[in-house]
Amino acid sequence: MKQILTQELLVSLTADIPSISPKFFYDGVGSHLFDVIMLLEEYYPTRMEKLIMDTYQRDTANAVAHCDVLVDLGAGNCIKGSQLFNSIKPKQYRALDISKEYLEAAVADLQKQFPQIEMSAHAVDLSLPLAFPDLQALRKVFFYPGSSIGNFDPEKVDQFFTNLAHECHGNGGLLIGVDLVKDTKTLHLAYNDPLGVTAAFNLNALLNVNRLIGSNFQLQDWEHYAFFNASQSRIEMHLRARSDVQVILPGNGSQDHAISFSAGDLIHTENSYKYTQEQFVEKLRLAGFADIQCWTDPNQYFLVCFAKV
Ligand code: AVJ
Repeated sequence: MKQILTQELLVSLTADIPSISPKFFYDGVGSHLFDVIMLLEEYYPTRMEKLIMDTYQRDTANAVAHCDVLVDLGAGNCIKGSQLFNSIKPKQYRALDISKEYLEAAVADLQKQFPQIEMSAHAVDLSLPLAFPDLQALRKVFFYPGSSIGNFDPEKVDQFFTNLAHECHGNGGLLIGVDLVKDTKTLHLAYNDPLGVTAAFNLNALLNVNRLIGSNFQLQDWEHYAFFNASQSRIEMHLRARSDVQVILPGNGSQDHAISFSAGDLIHTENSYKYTQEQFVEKLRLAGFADIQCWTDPNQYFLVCFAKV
């Protein structure tokens, strides 16, 4: 595993646009930092999504109708998924996330609170194709909240939606939350909170990479840099070199790899695409979802959709 990750990071860090995948944000510390981000005044997506889900709880439950299996994509601490249990009453809860230990602890905790629901935790990388052959005959509701879909490049969104529409096998749907494009000031602040939690979340990826592959990134050499790229309609997160830096990636028995960065060089860590309602609904429709219902907050900051095949 270490060799595979080292190779993956060697390729991404030496590419024309050096990068570290956002999946490296979510170790134990990173998952907890994200839980704090969701509490921040500046980070409105979580609050707006909850407002919509609470306001339209009956409508979303009616739209979903009955649910055999709730498949929670990127479940994290499973709190958002569990808030659906009383309204859509799933018989099974299948939680998927990249952060294995964190997810397993959350599901074990939840199982005690809801013994009547059969639960399972699955460590998966959502950027890879998904298949649920054992759930084929059941009515599945895929749940993908929090605008995590924003991490996917638009063409990858099309593949992801087509994959999920197919996995619905004519019996089920996708309940999804997405952040809508808005004024740059509000977007910028949501990813540059004055308390510095987002900066810590971003920098923590370097510590996670050091732990996973034995590299020697020094936090003091890097700073958080996030901005809204209006032409691409996305927030871009980067780590910027404060000075000329050399990073060593161990060769695991073969020669070590030294990567040099000059002061001001960037390592890209995340895109968070922002959509209009029209753009997003069109993507769902083109992927095979025929019946799409949408709900938004009074400021139209965030959008929740239930898309059925
Ligand atoms: C979990 C991907 C939805 O992009 O808004 C929060 C992650 N990054 N602050 C987002 C994140 C910086 C978040 N998602």
